[in-house]
Amino acid sequence: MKRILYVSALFVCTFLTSCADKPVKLIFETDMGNDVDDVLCQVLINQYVEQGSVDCLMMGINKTGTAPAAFTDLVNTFYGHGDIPIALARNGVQEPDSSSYAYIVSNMKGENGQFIYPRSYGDYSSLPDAVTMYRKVLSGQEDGSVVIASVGFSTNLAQLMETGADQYSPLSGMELIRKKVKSLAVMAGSFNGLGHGEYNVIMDIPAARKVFAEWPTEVIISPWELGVDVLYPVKSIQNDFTWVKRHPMVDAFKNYGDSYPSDRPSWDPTVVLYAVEGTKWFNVSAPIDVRVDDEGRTLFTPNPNGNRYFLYVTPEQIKAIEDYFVRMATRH
Ligand SMILES: [Ca+2]
Repeated sequence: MKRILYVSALFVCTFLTSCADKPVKLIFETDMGNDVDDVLCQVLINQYVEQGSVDCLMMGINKTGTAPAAFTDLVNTFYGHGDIPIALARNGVQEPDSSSYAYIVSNMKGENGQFIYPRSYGDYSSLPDAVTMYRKVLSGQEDGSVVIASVGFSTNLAQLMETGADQYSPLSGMELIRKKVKSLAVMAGSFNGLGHGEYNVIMDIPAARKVFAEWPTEVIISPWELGVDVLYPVKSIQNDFTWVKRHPMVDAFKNYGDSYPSDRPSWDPTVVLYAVEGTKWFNVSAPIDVRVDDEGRTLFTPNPNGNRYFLYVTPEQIKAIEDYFVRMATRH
């Protein structure tokens, strides 16, 4: 599903982000229903919330259709966190719902005709507009406190940047982000020199280009070539969830196209891991500038004064992250 992109050399730096003692104020931005690794993201976030290490302020869906929101809702509800606000993109990327695991799992019904997975919201088409919710949520937070983990298209983020004052804040979108957001962690792009556009970028090139060029805080990128090597083992899906009759991540994996049963890359969960735990599991590049070309390829150049970075990992770090994802996902 996800595709590669462009290249160059790696630069090591000692960029440090510490894991705060108080809960990370997290916003999750997702194209739920495309690749199944978004589900592991959501499971991780719910586990972090359960641990008290994350306060999830909202989840923004950056594709059209109601199934992504329904699935997101049922996972939060499964973990007892159905009160997490969910918001929808307006004029977002349009993709068919009906073949996605989000549609299939959110429509599963038992013999009694009831949904197998309860949910907390009703009419998903009337969920709040994501950009409006961003403004409402950000305006109520401490300055410099919010971390955004974006693992889909940049649609909502780019639209937020273009907003003006409203009932929630006299600040423009850019001013509000600069004031309230600590950092933006994204799964987008590739820097391995293979010359292909990565999926999250090519699906909304103008939005990705705007975020990489103009987003007013630091941006940390988990590129395609990192996540493709971090596998979630299918044997865990098959063996580690027997403590519950049905688990939405298991049903999602089993209904993700023809890929089951196989291990799945973890492009997106590495972003959540970084957003919550910082550099503990990763190496971080020297500062760069990122340019998105007309075909959606991401090109970077070193810039000592820049505030974009990409993550990279050693084989030992990959193994450690894989083991940690399994431990976190299977906690109960
Ligand atoms: Ca995704």
